[in-house]
Amino acid sequence: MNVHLLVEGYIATITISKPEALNALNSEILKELEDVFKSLRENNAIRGVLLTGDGEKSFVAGADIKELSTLTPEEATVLSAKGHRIFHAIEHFTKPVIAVVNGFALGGGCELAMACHIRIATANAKFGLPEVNLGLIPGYGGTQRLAQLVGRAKAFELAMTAQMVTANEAKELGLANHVCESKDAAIELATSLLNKASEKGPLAIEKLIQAINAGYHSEKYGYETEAKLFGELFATEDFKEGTSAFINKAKPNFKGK
Ligand code: CO8
Repeated sequence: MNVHLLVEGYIATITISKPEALNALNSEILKELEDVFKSLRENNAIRGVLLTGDGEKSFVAGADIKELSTLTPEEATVLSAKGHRIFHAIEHFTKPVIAVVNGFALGGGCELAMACHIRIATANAKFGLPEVNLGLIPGYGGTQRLAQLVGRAKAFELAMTAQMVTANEAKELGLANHVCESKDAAIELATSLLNKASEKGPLAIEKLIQAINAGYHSEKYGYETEAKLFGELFATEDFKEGTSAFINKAKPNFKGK
């Protein structure tokens, strides 16, 4: 198991733990994440969820590139669409979900954090969508949610250049709600926000989440497009070049083929 659940009072803490790969998401971890959120959904004893990564260095450093490098275009489209369903369930969860972003939140990790209702970053957090470094595009909703959070122009800039932003920059951009000096402080702040919300009417909180999300339904087409284009890139030489360069710790030489 790489996804751990701890329940204290009304708050459930979910920790993704695969430190040797900076908590990168493989399909097994994705499934565990799906299962744990499902198990909490109808649990009335839980009124808030805190999601974080194990350790200090990384929230989640993306999808598992080693696993990605083995996928066919069809498998990649299916995995992307599966991620969309799971992240959609987090975004539309019945209780508040806060990501404590401790270190790297890259690619699928940034996309996971963006699917949460609130993001609290530690001072060492780094956010980014570096998929173009691999000859890819984001495939877990990043093309849609980054633009929603920071605006289209900044989303183009960050995703085109694969530039990482610091915690303070993420806060300025509206990507992080707060920045805390340490992970403990971030957890404390997240817990206090979740405790405040847990004192409100649970049905009102559930409807509030639905209502705020309702304004963002129009881009369903965007997610379908993202999954389709993400999969198409798996048939390119650039994708093979980008992923094998990462695995071999080399610089990719893209040819546009
Ligand atoms: N996948 C697999 N392994 C990873 C990943 C990853 N995303 N990130 C880090 N690791 C591994 C490294 O390979 C390394 O393993 P090893 O010790 O066996 O060589 C270990 O974690 C530690 O990493 P580094 O030595 O690289 O640590 P550094 O501190 O030097 O660098 C970085 C940290 C900058 C975070 C660097 O590891 C990095 O650039 N990682 C990749 C980040 C990235 O590109 N993320 C995006 C991935 S693509 C993606 O997320 C697509 C999402 C959509 C998927 C849709 C469904 C298919």
